[in-house]
Amino acid sequence: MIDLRSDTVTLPTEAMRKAIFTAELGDDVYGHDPTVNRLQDLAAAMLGKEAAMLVPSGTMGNQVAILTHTRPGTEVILEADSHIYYYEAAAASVFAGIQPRPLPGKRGSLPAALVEWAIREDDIHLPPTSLICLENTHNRAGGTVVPLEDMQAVYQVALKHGLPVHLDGARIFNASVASGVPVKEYAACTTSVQFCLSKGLGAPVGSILVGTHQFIAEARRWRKRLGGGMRQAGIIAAAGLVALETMVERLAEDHANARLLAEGLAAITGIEFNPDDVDTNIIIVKPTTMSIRQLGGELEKRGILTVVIEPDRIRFTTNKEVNRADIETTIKVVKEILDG
Ligand code: TLP
Repeated sequence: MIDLRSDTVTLPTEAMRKAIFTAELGDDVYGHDPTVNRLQDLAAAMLGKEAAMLVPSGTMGNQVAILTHTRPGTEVILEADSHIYYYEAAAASVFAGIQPRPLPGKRGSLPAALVEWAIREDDIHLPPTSLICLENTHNRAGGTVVPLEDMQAVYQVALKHGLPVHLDGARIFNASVASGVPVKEYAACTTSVQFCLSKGLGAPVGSILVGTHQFIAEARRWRKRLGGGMRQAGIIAAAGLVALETMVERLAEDHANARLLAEGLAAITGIEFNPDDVDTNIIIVKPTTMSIRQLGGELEKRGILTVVIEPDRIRFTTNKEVNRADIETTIKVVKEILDG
């Protein structure tokens, strides 16, 4: 099987498995797991924030951030195709009781002027704006890198209005490797960041939430309320440390494979997409001569897994389980299917 469904399908490396086996452990609900503490310290330092907290998933990291920053009855500005709005089963409405205010982005980037326009006046009819959420790279826009200047512009608006900015940086290391902008610079225009260890970085489980000491102290209470207080979580953190220490630069391989795939697919008639939109490891295409279910089904029959992300769009995500030869095979197979 050539599994291009997601970078979440990546398996832990041998070094991760060894680190898990030998990890020094303690009870993290007491803050006494030395491996978790090492991971959190490293993550905070890498992102240039005061403190960090390990959470089981990216979704929990985002939701804990929203719960910590907001109160019920307030409004959260976010991009209309963002993961928080699209893929988290309305968790922010269910748990935090917020009203989302989805705004259309450009390649996943929210224009600062639009964000400012959407911030609510002080009026009893209106839900007060409590938070702005950004996403980088932007998954549903096609793994696009949101330019640093765009994030800085939104942050200036947020500062002017006294609002926090949360970054869903599930793939912020992909953004950094692709753009050359250090993750710290992206994080500098946010109040909090969530990033995933379990995607392209290859760890089996876990995400990190970073922010100020005070924010993380309150976030720990929310994580506990949600049942995310994990005990000997060093088992997870050990692999996360290997991910942060050794797997970041490798993301460039996924990007190179995605570029190769993009160029190969662009040369096939019956596929609509702009290869210039491919910044990192995600490619979203629209077949024009066949239904999406048909194409996905034909690919699967030939051992290639993809995901349908719209009634008319299919996603290919390169990841460390897929090499250059697999990409060449994928291009050949798509061509065979679409050329009949
Ligand atoms: N994304 C998954 C699916 O949920 C769609 C994927 O296969 O891409 N933020 C972003 C931008 C994400 O892409 C994801 C996962 C998450 C948050 C949530 O992370 P997890 O799966 O750890 O809860």
